[in-house]
Amino acid sequence: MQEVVSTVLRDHLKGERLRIALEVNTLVRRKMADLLIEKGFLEIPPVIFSSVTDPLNHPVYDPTFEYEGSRYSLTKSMIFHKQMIVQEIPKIFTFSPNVRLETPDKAETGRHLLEFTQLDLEMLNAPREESMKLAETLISETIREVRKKLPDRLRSLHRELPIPKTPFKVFKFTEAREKYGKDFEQKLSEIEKEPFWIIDIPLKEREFYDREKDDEKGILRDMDLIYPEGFNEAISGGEREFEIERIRERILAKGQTFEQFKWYLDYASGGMELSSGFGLGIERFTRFICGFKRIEEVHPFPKVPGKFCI
Ligand code: ASN
Repeated sequence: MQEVVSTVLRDHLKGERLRIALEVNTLVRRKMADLLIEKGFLEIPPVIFSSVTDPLNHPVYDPTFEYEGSRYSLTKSMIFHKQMIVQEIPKIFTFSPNVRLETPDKAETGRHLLEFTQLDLEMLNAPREESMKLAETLISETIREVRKKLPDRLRSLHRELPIPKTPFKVFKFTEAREKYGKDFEQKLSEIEKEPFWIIDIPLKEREFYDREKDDEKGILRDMDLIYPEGFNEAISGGEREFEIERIRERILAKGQTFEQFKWYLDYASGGMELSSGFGLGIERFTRFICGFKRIEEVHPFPKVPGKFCI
């Protein structure tokens, strides 16, 4: 068994496909950071563990540990840290390693890793539309850069990669679900030829922190970006709740406790302003650019749900 694992690993690490994926990964991170710095963003260091992390809206195992009498979780996303620091530094980004111990039913999606990196960013006083415009620029300009700098690599992967035209198409969550059924994201992802947005996601489908519309109860000012060709989710983000009373209400509506978010709530009580932002999965972007069926092909040491990992 041990021998089989190490042979498979050796072949994977030696492989041409991994090498190309890592070249793409390097270029993607550099290009997106350059674009953001040009636009006045500051990079902040990642938070690896914290006493407060993203509760997420789907079940995952929670890796926690105790240190000197306090309980900590590994970061599932830096959402709360982003929202707090952006109050002082109005445009921030980070390459954030996240650990999400997904349930084994996610093993075959080809796009879930237990450990991954997201480009996580936030802007103060920016409506959702500003975040969407920024995301479109990041995606299309990064693809342009890969085509320019690594054309022979794309050719050897037989990957046609058109530069997506902006602005991207927009679908409303509820309308898309009515038309295409429960699995609408995957269906639309297979139908569409370019990345597209799903906006106005209902409260039940998302965490408490995305802002509810004032003129449409139960619907959020948030968005997901979906890749075409069946590659599915690229980005998730939105405008945030920033008023303490609304935050408290939303936590209770989810059946969560104030205790769980204590120092975030303490901070929010001191006053916050509106912000918006999003997270873009780096491995998923690399996979899309390379056109790989499975995400583990882009990572030297992939951790796949339900499987043993090194
Ligand atoms: N990074 C995402 C956001 O900014 C949150 C997440 O990863 N769940 O909305």
